[in-house]
Amino acid sequence: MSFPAIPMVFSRQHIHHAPLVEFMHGALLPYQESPVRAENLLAHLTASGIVKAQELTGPLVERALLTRVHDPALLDYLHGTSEQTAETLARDFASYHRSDLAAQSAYVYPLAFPASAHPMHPNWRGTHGFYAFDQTAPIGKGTWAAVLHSATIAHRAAQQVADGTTHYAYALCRPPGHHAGRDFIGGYCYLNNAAIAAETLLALGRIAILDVDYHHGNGTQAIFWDRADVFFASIHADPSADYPYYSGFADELGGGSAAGTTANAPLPLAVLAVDYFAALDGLIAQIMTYDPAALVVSLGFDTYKDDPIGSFTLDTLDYVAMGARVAAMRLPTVIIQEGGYRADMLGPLAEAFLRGLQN
Ligand code: OKP
Ligand code: ZN
Repeated sequence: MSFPAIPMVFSRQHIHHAPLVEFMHGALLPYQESPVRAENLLAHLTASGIVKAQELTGPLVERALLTRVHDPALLDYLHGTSEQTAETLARDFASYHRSDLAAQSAYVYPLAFPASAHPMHPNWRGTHGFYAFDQTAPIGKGTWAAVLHSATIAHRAAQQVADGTTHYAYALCRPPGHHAGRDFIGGYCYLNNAAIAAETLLALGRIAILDVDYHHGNGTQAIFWDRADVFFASIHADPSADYPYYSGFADELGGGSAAGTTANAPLPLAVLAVDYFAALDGLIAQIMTYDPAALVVSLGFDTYKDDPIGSFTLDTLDYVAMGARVAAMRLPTVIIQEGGYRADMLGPLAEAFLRGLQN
């Protein structure tokens, strides 16, 4: 039996966002969320024949849609900081009397975070630490264009599912988005691509998001926390043991009239595949009870056994099984690329998932 190729929306604009380093406990490490990730996915999936590649053309996602997901002040901060990168670096290195270093970086990182109990100085609204919850979402001059293209990829993939052109669409987003909230960035994420896809799909009825990235999708959860029209389900490493640490616990269920429309399945770092799939089946059953009109999958491959920052042990065939479970939900589905840092394996892992989807 043969299936129609799955539309894959992609762009090359992501290459203009390429931070070199991230910081951990005083050490500088190579920035894991690198352009080669998307390049490998594009090359492998195109060659596999399983997708129909669609390079992004035409208008970028409208601000009116972005502001359904994000605070306008965050959008302005990202855009403005991207444009002011050189000036900001010059000013901040000068404040250390180290203007000589300004040429060593092309990315602005947060310099101070507001302590929660501290009275807010109005100036903080203009600083990186006001919007960022960690140091892994630096902003360079190509960042705004890259994140706008990534969000547009998600929107365009969702539009094709919403208008019935296709049952499945794959959005090759980079940077990823699931750690970005209404007014915060972090974890390599700036704009929440999955949330933008969900907003686009709402024309069909209520929507479910299934987040299978290794890390809890704290941004997506926060965006839809008190909204009953979007169900958010996430399976991830136990936040008491791994990033993002402050959310993703099993007792987080949604707020107010949306209580019961968030579901979290935190798993031990050494989880066995059988237990992983039992937990995934539990989330899928909850989504089916919610009875959504369409599905968004936040797909991360950092659950892979050789991922450099994840600790799960899933193997290639497990992604076939994962795709098959999504297919069995029989829902129009948009797949949003999130994390996965074993760059040379991303293509084969994505192919495995998409083959499972078509089984
Ligand atoms: C993004 B996604 C401290 C560790 C920070 C950031 C991981 C972001 C993962 N320097 N690690 O969910 O794949
Ligand atoms: Zn992740």
